[in-house]
Amino acid sequence: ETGPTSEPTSPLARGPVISPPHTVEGFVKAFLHELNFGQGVPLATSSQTDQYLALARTVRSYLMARWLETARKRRASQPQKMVGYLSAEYLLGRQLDNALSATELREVATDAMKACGIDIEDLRAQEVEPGLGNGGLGRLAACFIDSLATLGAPSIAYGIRYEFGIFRQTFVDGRQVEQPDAWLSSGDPWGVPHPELEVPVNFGGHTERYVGEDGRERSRWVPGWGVIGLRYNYMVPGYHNGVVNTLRLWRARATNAFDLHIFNAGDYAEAVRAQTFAENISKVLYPEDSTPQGKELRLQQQYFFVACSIKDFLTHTMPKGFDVRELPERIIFQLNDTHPVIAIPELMRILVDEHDLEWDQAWGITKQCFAYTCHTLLPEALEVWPVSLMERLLPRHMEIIYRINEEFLDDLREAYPGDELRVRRMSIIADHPERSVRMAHLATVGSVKVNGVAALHSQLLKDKVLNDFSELWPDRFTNVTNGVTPRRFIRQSNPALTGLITETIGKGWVSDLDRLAELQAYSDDPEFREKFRAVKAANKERITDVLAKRDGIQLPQGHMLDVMVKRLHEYKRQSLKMLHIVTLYDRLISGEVDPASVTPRTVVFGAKAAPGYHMAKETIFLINSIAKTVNADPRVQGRLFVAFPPNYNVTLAEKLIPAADLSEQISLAGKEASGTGNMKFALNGALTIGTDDGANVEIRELVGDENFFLFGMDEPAVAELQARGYRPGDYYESDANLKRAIDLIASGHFTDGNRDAVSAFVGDLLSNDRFLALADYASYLEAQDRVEAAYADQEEWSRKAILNVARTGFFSSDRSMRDYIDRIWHIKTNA
Ligand code: OAK
Repeated sequence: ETGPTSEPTSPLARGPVISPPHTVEGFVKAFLHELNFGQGVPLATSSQTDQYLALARTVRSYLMARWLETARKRRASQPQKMVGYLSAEYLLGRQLDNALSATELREVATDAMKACGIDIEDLRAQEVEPGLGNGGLGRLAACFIDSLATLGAPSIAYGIRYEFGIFRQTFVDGRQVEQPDAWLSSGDPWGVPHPELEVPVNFGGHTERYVGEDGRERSRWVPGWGVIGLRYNYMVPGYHNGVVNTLRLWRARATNAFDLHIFNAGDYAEAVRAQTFAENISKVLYPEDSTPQGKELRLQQQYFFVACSIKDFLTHTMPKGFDVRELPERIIFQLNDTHPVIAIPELMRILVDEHDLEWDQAWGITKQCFAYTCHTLLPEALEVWPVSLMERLLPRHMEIIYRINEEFLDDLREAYPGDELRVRRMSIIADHPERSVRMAHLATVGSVKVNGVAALHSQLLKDKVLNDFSELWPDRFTNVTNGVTPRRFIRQSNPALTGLITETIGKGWVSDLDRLAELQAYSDDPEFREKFRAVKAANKERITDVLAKRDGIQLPQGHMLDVMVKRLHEYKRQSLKMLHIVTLYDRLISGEVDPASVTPRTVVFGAKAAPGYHMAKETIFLINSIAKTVNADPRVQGRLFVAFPPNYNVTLAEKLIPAADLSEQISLAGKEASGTGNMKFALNGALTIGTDDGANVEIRELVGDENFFLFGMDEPAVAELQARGYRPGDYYESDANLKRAIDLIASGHFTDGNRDAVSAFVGDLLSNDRFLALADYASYLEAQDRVEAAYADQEEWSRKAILNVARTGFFSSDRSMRDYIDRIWHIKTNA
């Protein structure tokens, strides 16, 4: 960094950075400045887009002052170990509200807008959320960076600035149709671009052997092509602590040299094609969730952002001329699943090829600089890359991976003489069905710690998925249970509950969520219960308005709100929920029950399916078909309603979750690594109906058995049934309720008599049912009947709901981050 070339004489230029004042007048001034001189429009003729952009820029300037101050303090306290969070996804949600509340500017901004004749609510609605993630993994990263800022942890988060985020989902005749998410189309007021700081990233080519000056034989990468990484900073404000951290996202651009070369050859069209080719790298988020997409472009994305990030850290965050041998004292990179794992051979390449370190010394350093979080238990979700592709795209990295593997296998053969089977199982290179690199193995070999994301998940990682590794290195494995940020998912999304909590236990709980325990005493207080129910009722009114406006859906009133929102995946078992709805419907229309005696229930789904995931898309079609039929059938007499608003995203989650009575967490035991929606619902006073899976286990332990509706097989029972041989047809034949539900679907009742439209779905359920929905159906039905009985007693239900809030403070992502800090990263926090 350079400063002014001579000593400034103006006192203004010498002092610290000055934030615009925290007053209505100061805010108005800053806002009009942005509007007039940023947008270039007068207030009188400004559009809502102009006003939103100016407002966002204004808030950003307040953040920027703190960001600069945070950076200044960090520089002053160097050297200090930092964490570098590497993630291909950040599902951020809208920024405006979060920034206003973190900086305590909400009232000032509201009044300032009013003073300009503007309703801030109208501007809030203008913001398109940055959907730079798919689901749980990406949203977790967003919660974690919020907590790191709130804890004042020295950290920087790195990722990709996708031009198109997660697709916008629409339904056409009940089927999912994907639309591009052009989130940047009306500007990016939160991003701070630095196009002048170019980071070159190479690909392709070949490697050469040569003898170095020291007489040692070495390898050199002669790349075939390259792109430029452009830096965009996004500010991550801590809550009420003045800290603002950095989220640094990379955008790909073609190199000038590349263009020029082709230009000189006279082919303009070809030059533009090269441009497009390079820019494709950061063009679009892969819409896959828990299933890897083995596409070349995706590997390019992974290496692109990792190479930019490591280079950036070494050249910009570290002081000039620092000794790379000190790296383990200065940085720990957290690998958010395997997407950034190519960072391990990349750091080796930098240390060996660019800093001339001996292999052993470089490996000793590299191993200490990474920690790996695994987010799945599905074997098919473990990422592998064909060796042929890796050799073509990253030949030097492939060489390095081979050597890491060779030495690793040598150690294994020494540790387990004669156990060649085990050696093959553990190898970083798989031979079948195609020679490929197992990224989870590379991550485990190259990391100080490997963690799962909930207690059960971490146990299953040790016992099953990475069992050989945990036998070899038991101390390397640990658990950090996930968490969610209470700033966004209570304080911002549920102002009514926030008000009630604060009036009851005082301030402070928003950044010290264990304090929610103080609410326990009120679970028996009739007056508090009454207020608690009023909060729920108000939130139901709010979601009713939102869905009416957003989607034209008219929610019936006075219903129990039963919500299942998450990515659509067979293991999550939206199909089981569907069978339950069909059974409820069947009971109503068959006259089996008196509709007047049934608790009225509205089921809300939200789910995107990966565009190439056929069965998931069929499930969406069926849910929509069932919703249409049920909602139109007068025999239901207003006792059952099914809503499936399209395009479930963070913005909708913030309105929907606070209104829910019942949280559906019904994955097959042993398949959902953690879940984080489950935590958000409990913290907002919904009761969970759930299996013994992921973080449900810990939620139930904390809230108490009597305040959680458990059903279904546990993981050992699942394993046992699968070992015996699972036959879904047996359940169909022997359970009359189940048979009726499936028959009703198969008859075409929900698809205008069209049986073909449902035959694939029904066929799979009866002959395959990979995630054992039929085996858990009876237990699920019985648990749902318990739910209905419990809901009938509103006083008791309120008590349970209050206890859910009071006992789940553990699930703050602040606690998760403290766990990582204390047990994995060993860094110091400043706040
Ligand atoms: C996405 C891509 C590859 C592997 C895993 C994922 C993923 O989103 N996993 C999810 O991570 C969440 C955060 O840890 C967990 O809560 C979910 O259970 C898990 O499915």
